[in-house]
Amino acid sequence: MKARWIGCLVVLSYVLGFAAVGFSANYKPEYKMSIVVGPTTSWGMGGAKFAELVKERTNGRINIKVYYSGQLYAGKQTNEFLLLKQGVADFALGSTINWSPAVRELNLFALPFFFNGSYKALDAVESGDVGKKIFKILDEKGVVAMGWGENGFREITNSKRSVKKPADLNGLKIRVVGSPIFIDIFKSLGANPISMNWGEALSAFQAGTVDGQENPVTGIIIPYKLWQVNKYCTFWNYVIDPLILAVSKETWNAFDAKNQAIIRKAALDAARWQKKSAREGLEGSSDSLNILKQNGMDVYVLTAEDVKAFKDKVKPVYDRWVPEIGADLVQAAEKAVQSAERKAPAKRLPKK
Ligand code: X2X
Repeated sequence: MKARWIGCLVVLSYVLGFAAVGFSANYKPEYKMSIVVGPTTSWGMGGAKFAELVKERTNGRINIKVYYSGQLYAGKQTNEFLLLKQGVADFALGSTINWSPAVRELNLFALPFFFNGSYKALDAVESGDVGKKIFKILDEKGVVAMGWGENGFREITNSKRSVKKPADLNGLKIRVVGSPIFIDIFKSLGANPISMNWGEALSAFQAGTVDGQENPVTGIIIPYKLWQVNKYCTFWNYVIDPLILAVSKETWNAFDAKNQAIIRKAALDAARWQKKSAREGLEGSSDSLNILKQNGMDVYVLTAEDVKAFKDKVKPVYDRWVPEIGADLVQAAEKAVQSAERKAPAKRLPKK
């Protein structure tokens, strides 16, 4: 009896051992994850968190290396989605702005003043039918989206003057991401938009070849210490920059169901953690406005009336981009925004 048991165990361990070897042989030694910014941002830390959770929960079987500051792409940051689609990057925590030239529906988040600076409205859109539809569109393009992170509402900085009304932007050279809707927005406001990668933008600010830029305060302006190059900051919450944690379909399909479940859960946990830290601020303080002031910045917060003047000016952007994004999708998002705002009036721009 005992001998039979031992025999069974020997056979079983042989089979399991063989299976394990066959199994592990399917893993790549390293999975690549693309991130456009550096490791000190909450965006970068979100990528590290995801890699860490996956490693821990698969006992080191799935090893994801995060490539920061756009190391995986030679060329434009707006090509990141293609990297993912082609499997050059296995994973990415990517900005909807960078992916929008490849997925036109993602321009929804760049419609100026659409979300009114309201996290509630944004969350309603992301977690509702519109968010699901967007994930489905990505899936059809060969990318499996797993969770929503966040870079943040984008504010504008420059080295020349305080921006309080559209005319203050006249002729200012503003660096923007190479995504066409941003060119349209800044042209409609009378500025001179210049598109370039984030990596190149930093040296352009130092050289003074551009006057300003727009990015989230906690997400980018503070970690990159932009007060060193731009004295003026205007809080206008004009667009939101959600991040999406996603995996190339090719990579995804090579994992078995058990690993897929682990990866999906890790993505949700990491994305939730990253979004929370982006909203709270990395210093453990939500008072990003004071951090800018303490570092010598002149900060102006638009009033509701100021916002109206900017909103009127960008009307042509809606005329051109709503059909491009899809009128139905924009309308569905509008409904979600309105209903979220009825339930909980938006926490507006911070007080001066
Ligand atoms: O390039 C930018 O401005 C950045 C870092 O915010 C994005 O990648 C969208």
